[in-house]
Amino acid sequence: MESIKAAIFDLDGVIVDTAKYHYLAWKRLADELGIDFTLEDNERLKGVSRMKSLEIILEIGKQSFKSEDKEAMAEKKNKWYREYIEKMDESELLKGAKKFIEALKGADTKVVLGSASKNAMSILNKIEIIHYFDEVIDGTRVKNAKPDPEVFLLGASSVGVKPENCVVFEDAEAGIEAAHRAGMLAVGVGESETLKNSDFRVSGLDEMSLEKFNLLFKFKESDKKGINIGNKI
Ligand code: B16
Ligand code: MG
Repeated sequence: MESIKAAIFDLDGVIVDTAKYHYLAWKRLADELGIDFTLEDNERLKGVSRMKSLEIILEIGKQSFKSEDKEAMAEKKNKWYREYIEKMDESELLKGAKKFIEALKGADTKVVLGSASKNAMSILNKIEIIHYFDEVIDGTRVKNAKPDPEVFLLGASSVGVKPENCVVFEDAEAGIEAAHRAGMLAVGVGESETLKNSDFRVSGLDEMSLEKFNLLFKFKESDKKGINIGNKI
């Protein structure tokens, strides 16, 4: 029987809700450009890299710029975003995240971060959970964004665990696909319809426990397909 040796967590949408700060900063840029950028549009940016996010916004506004200009815009957005996250603290941890991560550490499971964000280190520091992580793989360490599996494969190898012994917790479709392409089990976190490709689903980490975590490899292939394990096991 396989056993789970590492848990790999996405950051935004799983441990903390930074999407609201990304939205405020992108909205400020969109307003400057005269682009109508809504909260609904913001859903499309979840889990997506900074430059790709900008390209989606420009596509919404039917605008195009040369790459130096886009670099400057992304830089400007990031400056505003960093001003917003500057004020973050422990109270912004999503419900159940710290408790579950603590339980995994107590059980000797490797805990790894696998995020697209280049600001992941500062956020983990601000919310005071950095010390639980054996490895942090963020946007500064990978070349290929999710759905490419690079971030998760690097996460597994950096703690010396085989992909088949890892479980990924993700809130975005691209992240679920990246986990599967890495050969890992994927637990979708959130209510979103886009999580239907995950092997299991919970609405938040408050629905996870060490007991449930250890049961994940015991499910038959046919029993998975995005089942909600929040109240099932
Ligand atoms: P940054 P995740 C992602 O974080 C966010 O979901 C996404 O909206 C953002 O564009 C991306 O990080 C890059 O963030 O601008 O801070 O480098 O979900 O992969 O933890
Ligand atoms: Mg995410």
